[in-house]
Amino acid sequence: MSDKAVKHFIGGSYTAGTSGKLFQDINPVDGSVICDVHEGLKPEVDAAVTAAQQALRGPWGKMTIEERVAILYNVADGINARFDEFLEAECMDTGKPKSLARHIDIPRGAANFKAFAEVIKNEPTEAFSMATPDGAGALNYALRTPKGVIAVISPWNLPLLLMTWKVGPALACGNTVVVKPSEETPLTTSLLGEVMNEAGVPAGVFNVVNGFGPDSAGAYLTEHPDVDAITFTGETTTGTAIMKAAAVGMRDVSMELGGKNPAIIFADCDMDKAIEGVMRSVFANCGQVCLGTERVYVERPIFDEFVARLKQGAKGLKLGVPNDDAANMGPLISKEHQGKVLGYYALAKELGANIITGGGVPDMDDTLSGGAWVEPTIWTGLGDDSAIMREEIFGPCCHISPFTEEDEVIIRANDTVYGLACSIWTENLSKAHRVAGQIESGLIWVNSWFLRDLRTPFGGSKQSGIGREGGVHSLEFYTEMRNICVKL
Ligand code: NAD
Ligand code: 6OD
Repeated sequence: MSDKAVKHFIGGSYTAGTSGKLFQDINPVDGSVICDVHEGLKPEVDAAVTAAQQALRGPWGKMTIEERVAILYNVADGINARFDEFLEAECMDTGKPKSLARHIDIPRGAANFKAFAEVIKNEPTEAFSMATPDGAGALNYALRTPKGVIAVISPWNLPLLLMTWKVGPALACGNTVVVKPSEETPLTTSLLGEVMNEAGVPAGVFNVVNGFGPDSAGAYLTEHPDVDAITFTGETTTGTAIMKAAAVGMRDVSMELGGKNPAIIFADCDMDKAIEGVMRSVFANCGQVCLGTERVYVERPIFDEFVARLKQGAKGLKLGVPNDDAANMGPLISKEHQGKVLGYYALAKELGANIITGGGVPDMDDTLSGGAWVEPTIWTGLGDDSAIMREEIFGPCCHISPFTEEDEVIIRANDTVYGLACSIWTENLSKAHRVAGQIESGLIWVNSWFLRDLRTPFGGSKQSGIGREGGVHSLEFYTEMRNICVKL
């Protein structure tokens, strides 16, 4: 068994565990093996949950909010102090351009600890005085208490950002966590263990078990009876399986799931801004952003111009390796995901879509032939009922359809089982507010996309999720209120 294999992080120490099983972490740029990873099974999950329970009863559970906040600031500073290591690890695992991760993934990894430290520090509590029959009165006040051991199950598309988006508030609220990162991207979560120790986070507060979902660490963790709540980001089908596991023992869940997000482009938009925004929302992170746009609706008078300009933008994208600062896009996460996305590319062709650009595998340097590369792709001509318009593809592609009426486009944008995000592009503020209020999504951007303030509610409608996180909404999930009534 290789000593260099990524280990679990349990009770403040790295451990190989006892499963004796390893899996490979693959670089999506060229298919090479980055390293082996120890797979955790039931014994590793049991050990991590026990460590998390003990830490709750230990110093972490006894700390004041101010002490916890100071430690979370250390964690944020620790990520920033090792910024380049995180950047290197994240880009190796995902293949994404360093220019992207340098501005989004790693800074947000640090910000997630600072932001929720601030939220918990400033959160008021409620108190009510009441009359009692004897005229003495009573005082009620509410205490916000940690939920306990939180299971954090995270995906591969923004590994550090999305994992810390859960771990930050969970720890700020005084919980302890067991994280199961995606099997595709274990590196930055593993590195965070070192930062936690350096920051003074007590052993057992932050635990990591690596592995897969079914019959592996993910399923064992979500089924564990001593896990008090589960927070999950990933596919809707996986979320369904996790909710079933959570039903046993009546554990609370927070679900951030898939999307099939529309962008609505009105003829009175600022075309330059709309093109720039839709380019990002379709192609950033190689289209692997849950909030990304896959359905674009453009008002008829500007349809041809918009299609031509988006095509020009897509053709101008440079695909390249993480170190290539001129690259706009890396590969998809894996050969398996490449197969799925190329399956949709083939289906679009079969269904008779007009392929405006892309639709295949790009010509890359021979050294990258084992990578998961796909072309940025734009289609037109399909009906709203086609699978291309209904199913989440999670690749660098979109379909553009024309529309005529405002009411019509609202109905069409909402005609999906998902409801995560939408962007609306118009210079008419009244129209923007009117349309935004009728879109069945958790997040609606006007003349922007992925503009984030961590105090705002984040989450999806319909099959895109359950619950909201962000700001005080995270406190709602990661704490439980207790009311204390004192007779005066
Ligand atoms: P996924 O559902 O395949 O996997 C997510 C995590 O769940 C991984 O760690 C995986 O190992 C684990 N898992 C799988 N089966 C499990 C099981 N039965 N029990 C416990 N854990 C299990 O998702 P992915 O492919 O990693 O990520 C892409 C998906 O995530 C897309 O659908 C995307 O839209 C969604 N996503 C949503 C948001 C959001 O905020 N709504 C954010 C990012 C990604
Ligand atoms: O910005 C965030 O907090 C967040 N949860 C983003 C999710 C992106 C999905 O891929």
